Amino acid sequence: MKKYFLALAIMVTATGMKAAGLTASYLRCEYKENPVTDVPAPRLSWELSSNQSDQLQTAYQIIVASSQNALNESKADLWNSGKTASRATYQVEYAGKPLKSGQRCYWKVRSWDKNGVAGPWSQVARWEMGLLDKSEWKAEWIGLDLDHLGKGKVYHLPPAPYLRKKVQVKPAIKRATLHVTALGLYEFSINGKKIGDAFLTPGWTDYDKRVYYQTYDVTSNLKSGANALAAQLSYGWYAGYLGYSLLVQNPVVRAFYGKVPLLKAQLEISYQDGTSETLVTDQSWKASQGALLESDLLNGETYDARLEEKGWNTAGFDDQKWKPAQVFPDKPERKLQVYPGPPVRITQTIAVKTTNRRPDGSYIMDMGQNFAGIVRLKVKGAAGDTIQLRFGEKLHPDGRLMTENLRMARATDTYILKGDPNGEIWEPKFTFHGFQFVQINGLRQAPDSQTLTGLVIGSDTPKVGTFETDNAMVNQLYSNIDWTQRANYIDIPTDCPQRDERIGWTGDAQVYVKSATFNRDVASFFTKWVVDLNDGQRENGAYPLYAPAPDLRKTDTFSPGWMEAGIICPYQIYRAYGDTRMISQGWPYMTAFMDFLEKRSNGAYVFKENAFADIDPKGGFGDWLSFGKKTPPDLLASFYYAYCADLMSEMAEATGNIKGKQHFTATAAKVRKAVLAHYTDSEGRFKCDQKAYGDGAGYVDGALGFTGHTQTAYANAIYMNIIDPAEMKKSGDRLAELLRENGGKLATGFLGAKPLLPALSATGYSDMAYKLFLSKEFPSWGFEVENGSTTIWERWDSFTKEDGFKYNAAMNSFSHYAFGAVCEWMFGNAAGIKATRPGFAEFDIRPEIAPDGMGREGISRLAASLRTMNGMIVSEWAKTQNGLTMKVVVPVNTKARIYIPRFSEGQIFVNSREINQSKQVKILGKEQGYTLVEVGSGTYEFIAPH
Ligand code: RAM
Repeated sequence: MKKYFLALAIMVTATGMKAAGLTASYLRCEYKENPVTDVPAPRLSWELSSNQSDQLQTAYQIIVASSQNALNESKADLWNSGKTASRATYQVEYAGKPLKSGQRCYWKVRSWDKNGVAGPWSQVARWEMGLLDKSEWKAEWIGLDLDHLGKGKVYHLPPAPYLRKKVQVKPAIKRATLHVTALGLYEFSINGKKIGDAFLTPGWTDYDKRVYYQTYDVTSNLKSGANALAAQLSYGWYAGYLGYSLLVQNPVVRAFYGKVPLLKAQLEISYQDGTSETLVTDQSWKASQGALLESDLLNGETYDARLEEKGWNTAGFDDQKWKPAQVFPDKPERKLQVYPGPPVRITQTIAVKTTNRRPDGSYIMDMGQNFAGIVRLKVKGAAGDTIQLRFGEKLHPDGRLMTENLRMARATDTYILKGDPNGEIWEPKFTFHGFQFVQINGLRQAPDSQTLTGLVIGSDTPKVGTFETDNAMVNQLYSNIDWTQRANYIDIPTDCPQRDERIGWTGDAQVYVKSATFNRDVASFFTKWVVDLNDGQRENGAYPLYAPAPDLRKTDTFSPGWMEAGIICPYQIYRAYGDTRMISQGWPYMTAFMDFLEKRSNGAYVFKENAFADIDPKGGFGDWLSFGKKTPPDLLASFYYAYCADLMSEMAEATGNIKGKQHFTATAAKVRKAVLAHYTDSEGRFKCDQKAYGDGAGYVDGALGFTGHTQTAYANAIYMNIIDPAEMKKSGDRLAELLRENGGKLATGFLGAKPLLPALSATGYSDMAYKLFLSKEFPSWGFEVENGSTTIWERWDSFTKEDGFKYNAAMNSFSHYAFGAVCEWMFGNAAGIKATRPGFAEFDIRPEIAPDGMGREGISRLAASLRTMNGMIVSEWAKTQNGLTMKVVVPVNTKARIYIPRFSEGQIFVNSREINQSKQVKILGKEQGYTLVEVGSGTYEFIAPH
């Protein structure tokens, strides 16, 4: 935090010396810096800073040119917005000349402040257009069918195809652009050098509907004369194993979209002399197999270095023995689009912490952190020596690697040495594992610190949040949340990175999405995944259980609590980033879903008991992994119905759709009325008709029985505003009562854990929320930390001292983010950062101060920050001997209401001045023990004495 203030101070002085007014930086297009995009009217954004407080933008001017040279207004041949009166600094659509394929656009921006003073022009940024029309693709799908190979007893793992072509390039290249994609996964190289730094390209989509491609500037990779274009392919999500299909003995267990991985690449070269040419994948390419004998996302890679063909991807290689590549037909309806998300990359390397020798002569190496990724192996040995790497999240008490929870995911990498006397370095290309421990077999000598290096992979979502306190458990918990997010945001939001699952479960995604926005900038990540969700929408209008949505198991259809992701995710992205395009593009899907709900309710606007008895499991997953009597899934489905109608009404308004707003406001009211009529008793307690569920067979944990009077019911009812505002407090009391009756312990599952603390805080039980949050007793977040976890567990009891890993064989991940959704409360309540307008254009800082008297088990100092579309927000509080201090940073162009908790009626100071005397803040009054002030941008330090 200190560092940030320092940086800010330097920035402020630097700009202060240059010019008054607003300085624009961090220019982005479609949420990315200098991207390639195929969005016809890309959205631009910038961040403002100022050396004055209480500043805002009154106008901006954007200029866009086709060439970079000394960009000024006279050269803005694509767009000059002129001085445009507006507060907008993001989601500003390009509105210049229509853009062509391959068009490079250089742009800059300046802003006028509230006094009408123009700031300096920003630095120049750029974006580039991809191929806008599919007909511009001249390249064919090519590959090599090796599907008949690699059939083992359990797994069918054919070798990875290698493709190459020698091409001649004329001298004096001006610019060379490579567009490349695969059905499967690709790694493309030119003259032996990998192009780009992305991993697992081109990502997972419903390949029948669309496939994404990457575009790279490869001007410096080519030379005049002979060049080698080459690619390695793998099976990936397209042709490899997916999810638990093997485990559940689905008729199809792999190759859900196709059997043969395929490459499509197009290299466009323009020369100084004005000529140009296009080189494409076609039947003239050569194909073979090589050292990569097995390559599968879930099962790992096997690489026999003895089979390497030296120089296979360089121009001098003799490929006479290689076969001609096979050309495969395209599906005309399949779209080819620029990858909209943040690339998956190696984001960090991790050194081995400790190494232990096992009785069988193998070694287990502890990376000290559970993460998703791979390891780089460095070995020396004889040709044919075989090194086997196995991955696990935990060790058994006797020191054995725990792999039972991987289920059918083999998660094994094998490297066979070629015997290079100088040693060999290898890392897999097309797989990843979820692990903290690696067991290595087959070494000749004991490993050293260089033998293995952990390579963390994940969608490279910029870090935007920090959260720090003086409580070590809480700090570790926050670290665990962020690590679990990183381990599971890999192209799509997965449930877990280790076992044979790793699919985009919609329930997990919807409960966690808001939390995710506090840690990382996930705007473009969800831009990508919401398309997957829409592509996966079922014929009846329900969003699927997971997206992308191949048929991994016959009975997988949809479930309340999961299917609402199609509404909740776009909504949360809108709230966090002010994105309305996702709403308009998703609108037809979202309304189809709402129609589905209405039809399902048979016009009753409530889902009565057994309303979803036709799906498997009956009623859907409900409050998955909760304890005790079950909250009726139909009651939760009904709550979600009301909640979705609310969100739809707000999203309709955000997009100027008045009719839509009216319609969904009315729907929400009808649902609320029907829900309360059906599911509450005369005193407003939640209830259900137990008998209707019979013995509960077919329902998740149905044998435990059902009741409406649960923590999960009240927590959700409060969170989703199901109850009349006048009754809200009463529901909070009931929730508190239920917790007390349960020995002060939570009993909530996936759907109940997220709203639990926010609901307590909203109804005057902040202290109780803190008690749950700070508890280390089972079941709690702290319990996991106490047990040495470095990520969030799937179950509260994934491990207990009494029962060990009792769920291993079935389902027991140690990297599952759903319960990490407590993050929403950490930022929104403990630090008190709450957006009151989309994009944090206006927000509240309303921290809830941790209860006193807990000593080291409590919190006496908390510091959180969040970089929003508007810039950095900071909220810090610390208990002092004299009372409380608070520090708040409010970005330029935003407004905040700050709630200053008062311990007593002592005088509050802001920036060393009595608050009544300060011109920087406007006192709005008192509210629930807080003094409420309104401020514009700036840094504010408050002292609130006892
Ligand atoms: C588990 C997944 C996921 C959950 C579903 C219902 O197998 O891991 O977390 O959403 O089941």
